[in-house]
This record gives sequence, structure tokens and C-alpha cells, in this order.
Amino acid sequence: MFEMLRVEAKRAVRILEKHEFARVYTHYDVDGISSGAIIATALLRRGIQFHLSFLSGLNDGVEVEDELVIFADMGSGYPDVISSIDANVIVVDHHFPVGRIEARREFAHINPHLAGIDGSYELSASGTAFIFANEVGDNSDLSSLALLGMIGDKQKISGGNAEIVKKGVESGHIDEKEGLRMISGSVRDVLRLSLEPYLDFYSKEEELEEFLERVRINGDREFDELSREEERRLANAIVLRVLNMNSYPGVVEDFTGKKFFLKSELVRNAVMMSEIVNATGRKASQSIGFGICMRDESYLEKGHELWRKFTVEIHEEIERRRHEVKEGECIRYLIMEEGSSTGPIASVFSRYLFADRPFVAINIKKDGRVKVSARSNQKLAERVDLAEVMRIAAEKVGGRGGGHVVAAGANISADVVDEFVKEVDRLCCTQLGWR
Ligand SMILES: [Mn+2]
Repeated sequence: MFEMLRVEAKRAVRILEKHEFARVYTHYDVDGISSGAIIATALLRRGIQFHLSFLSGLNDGVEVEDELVIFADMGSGYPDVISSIDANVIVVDHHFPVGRIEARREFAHINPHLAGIDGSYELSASGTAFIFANEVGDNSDLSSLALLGMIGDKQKISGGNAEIVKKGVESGHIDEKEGLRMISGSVRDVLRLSLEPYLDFYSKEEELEEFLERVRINGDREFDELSREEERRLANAIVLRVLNMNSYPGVVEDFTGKKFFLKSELVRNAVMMSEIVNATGRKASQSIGFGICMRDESYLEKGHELWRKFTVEIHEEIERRRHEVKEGECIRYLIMEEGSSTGPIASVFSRYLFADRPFVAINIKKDGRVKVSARSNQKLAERVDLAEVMRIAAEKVGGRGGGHVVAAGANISADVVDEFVKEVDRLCCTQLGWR
């Protein structure tokens, strides 16, 4: 399955062999952080030094003074930026390649879309980095880190992802069990704080206690220690609750079926580790998530702390904003000033509360910069390509945008927000064929 990807990975290794040092740039989300840790570990084991930084994207370009630059979870959508770099470049990405890269020097582009593999749902940047790392040396133990990015990017454990998980199970680094793919903690805490799935219990304590009574499970029990019978009972009730919200029915298969435990990592529950690493990124403390991925125990407590803080903030923001959601002709949108985050909120709204149309969250920062996150689901994505919508609408108002068909984003300025929303709405209507 990975033959074509491996050909390009081998080309990357040949470039790598000429260097003793690599400058690595990766995305600040969990897929980016885990990709960074996979690449960093592979470099270290090969005796190559590195300097790694986290970026929110390549919208502002990047300044390069080194001889070898590696981009992870970014690059494929920015041919102009990559083409302008006067260094050897390796791109390890799963975003849909846009335009043409005219590399100034040696160049390798490891991307599932260029190798006949579905990079939107079936191979994350972390999975792509794993394939690359295993051409650099024997790094088969890093399959558990690859799993974090798949979960973080809400991909499916099928195709390329399933192949990597299978390798992880065979090599004894991943343990696969029947159950709910959810976070760790007491049952009560998990139900209240879970964002994937979002269960709408956060501010509904009584409803939560009734729910626990109905499923006959003590809320103080550890979620990961429930018996199979108890977990099945809980699963049925959770699925029913999710389907009774205005959710996208396809979300159910994203958290039911199998759960994964990571035998070599500091956090055993894969979803929990993914959420912790994600939170460190969202709270501008990526190095903590990176440290946890590098198996440095000293970062673990801080990571847990950041996770709780971030998760509570998101729930508070959801409660505050769910009544502020506006309707366009073909989209729903939310305009926030100094919101705590855009992507995670857009994900919950688009998957669980307002799943019938594309969802756009707009966050106006104090400095006048505006961050936009657009989300839809696999069904809507059959007709709407949000990466294209974000790119075209942002360019029209002098900004930049792109991403994936189901999850995309843009950066624009505050004075063009209304014009931008109108353009996004118009493009979505056209693509959906609703107008
Ligand atoms: Mn990614």
C-alpha cells in the first residue's frame, strides 16, 4: 500500500544523508506535534541534530537560514512559499497539494495524495511521518505516535491508517480492544468533559446523574476499567444521546468499535494522549506535548493540567456561544471577539449541534487579525470543498486560506469579515447546488 510513498521517502532519505543538521517546522496541532516527534526521534536515532519549531501555518512565509528544512503537516498547500526557499527541502504533509512547486534545490514531497492514498481520511501527517521515519531507520515503535495524529485530525482508522495500526499491534506497541474511543477518567468526568464525542452534559448535572442511573453505572468508576458488559450498556446510551442531537450520524463510527492503548507511551489511552497533546498546542505550550511524545515524564503533570484547563474553557465557550450562532443562506457561522479558540468550537458545532450545513467560526483578535475555522462532515464534503471555499473567499478579501475538504481555515483582516462571510456563503451555496 505504501510503495509509492516509500519511493518518495527514500528520495528524502538520500537528501537527509547529506546533512548533519535539519531545521524542522511543524504544525502546532496534535497531528503536527506527533509528526514532529516522529521525525525528531528518527533524526536523533540516526545521529542528525535538529532545531524544531511550531507554526500555525505558512501564511506569513518562513525565514530559512539552514541547508536542510523539513516541513511536517504543512507545505503542500503553499507552493509559492516552498518554491522560494533556497535550501534542500523535505515536505511531509497530507494536505491536498495545490499548484506547482518549483524547488530551488533538492526536494522531496512525501504526501499520500501524490501516492494514491486518501490523505483526507486515511493517512495523517503523523502516519506519513511514520512511513518516512521507517525509511530513515527502524522506528516501528513510533506507530503509537502516528495514531495520535489520526485521532487528532478526526481521520478514519481505515486504509493507510489501519495498516499502521495493524503494524503497531503486531509489533506489540498498540493494544486494541473492543470499546468506546474516549478519554480517560471517572465515568462522570469523561461524560461531562468529552469533546469527541460531545455529549452536552457539561452544564446539565442533573441530566447526567439521571443518565448514570439509567445505565446503572457508578459515576466514580474509572472509564477505562469498566467491564465489557458495562461499556456496551454505556455505548448504547451514548450513541442514542448523540443521535438525538442535531448531529451528523457518521460521528458514531468515529468513537465506537475499537479503543487503543499505547504500551510504550507515557499515557496509555490513545484518545487521552491525543487530547493532552492537542491541548498543549492550543495553549501555546507545544513543547510540553512534544516532550510527552518524546517520552519525557517530567512534562506529564503539566500536560494534564493544560488539558483540563483547555477542555473546561472550550465547554464554557460552547455554552456561551451556542445561542450566538447565525444563519447565512447555506452556512451557519459564529463571530467571536477574542474567543478562546476557533477550530475546536467549530468542530463540536459542525459535528454535534449544527450538522446540517457547513459551519464557519470567526475569531477577531485584539490586534485586528482574524482567524477563521470552517468545518463540515463527510456527507456535506461530497459536494462542498471547504479548502477551496476558504482559499477563494480569503483571496478575494486579501487574506489566505486552505486546508482539507472537511476542515479548513483562513486568515483575514477585521475590516473584511462581512464581505468574507458573504463570499463563503455564496461559494457554499454554489457548491451545494442550493441556489
Ligand atoms: Mn494534519
